[in-house]
Amino acid sequence: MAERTRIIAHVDLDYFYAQCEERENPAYRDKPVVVCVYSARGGDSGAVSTANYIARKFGVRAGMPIVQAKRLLKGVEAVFLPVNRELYGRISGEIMEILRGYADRFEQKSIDEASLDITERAERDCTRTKELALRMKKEILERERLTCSVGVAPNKLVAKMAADFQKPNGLTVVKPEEVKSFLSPLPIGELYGVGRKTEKVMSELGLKTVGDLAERRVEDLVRVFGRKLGVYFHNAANGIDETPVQEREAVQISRITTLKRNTRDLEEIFRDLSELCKDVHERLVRGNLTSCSVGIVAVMENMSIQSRSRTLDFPTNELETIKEVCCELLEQFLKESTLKVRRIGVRVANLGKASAQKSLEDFR
Ligand code: TTP
Ligand code: CA
Repeated sequence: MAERTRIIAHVDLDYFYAQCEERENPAYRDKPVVVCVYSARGGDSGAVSTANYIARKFGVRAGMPIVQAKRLLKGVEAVFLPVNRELYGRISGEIMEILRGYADRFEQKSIDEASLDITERAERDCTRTKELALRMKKEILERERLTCSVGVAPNKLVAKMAADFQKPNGLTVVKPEEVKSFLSPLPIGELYGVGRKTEKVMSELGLKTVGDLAERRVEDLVRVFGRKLGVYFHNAANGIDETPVQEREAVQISRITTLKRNTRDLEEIFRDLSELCKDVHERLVRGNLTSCSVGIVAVMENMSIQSRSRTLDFPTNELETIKEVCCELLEQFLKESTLKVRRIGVRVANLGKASAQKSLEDFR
């Protein structure tokens, strides 16, 4: 590969919300699983958030009304579940931390997608690249029991499309010299950024595949779509994308749990809170991170949400410090409120890299 060629991996977790539910309840695995956003109107009013691949075989799709999904699955033993964003957020956070460990530069794109610049890790070598991608998939499967689809290519755009190419549990590696032949036969609607409306316009222009689009002169596309989009479509169809993987640190780590019973007992609440502190601490250590802000979140018996936090004088990744601060915040908080606590959570924020920080000892 040429000196300046980049190697980008795009990771997309398969049927994410539904797969999280399967992981929590393995009995769901061989059934259609439909995760729903139920509306406030009650009953089956609302839309499908996502569905596992078994449900998709019956025609169930994201965005579809729940009643329609039920019709498609009539007479089938299917599982309909409400979204549990807290669960998906927690699993996503853990997976993103695993992936971060594989990247020279890491960019989380959404709750279940990330772009990794792995140029150096892969030593600019295609065989090493494939090994690395397989290891990533294996670690996510073994540690988090979830499958994902990975695309590897010389840039973010082609890597994303490569991840979509074989789903679920896929791995598609597109070498620099294969970019054109990979993109050309794809239906135009599969080019990133081409929605239903654009697809229709393109079809009217006689453009059926990405290859058809690649052959059009950029000036012609600018005339139809305007400068910005016209140039984008021209470049994208030709597999050109220079945008770098933009490193963004995790901004916070949080954990929350429901107490066995609603209570105002400091010791009882703190017992659960300590366990959450351990989890958060473990994640800080795994991510080689420190935090400058520790806070607690409480959901009260009337479902109102309260939070308290403290900014620390020194960045920390010590469990005892996190626990101490949480305990003090909780004690103070219980004095200020008269309600019982239903759920309790901990959040650490203002994160930084541990290696770049000095420990408290260095300041003494
Ligand atoms: P996607 O990655 O688009 O879909 P997916 O992970 O469910 O399935 P695939 O195997 O095809 O990648 O979206 C990620 C999550 O975002 C999805 O699990 C649920 C949520 N989501 C919605 O809530 N509504 C939607 O319309 C879509 C598309 C996704
Ligand atoms: Ca996905």
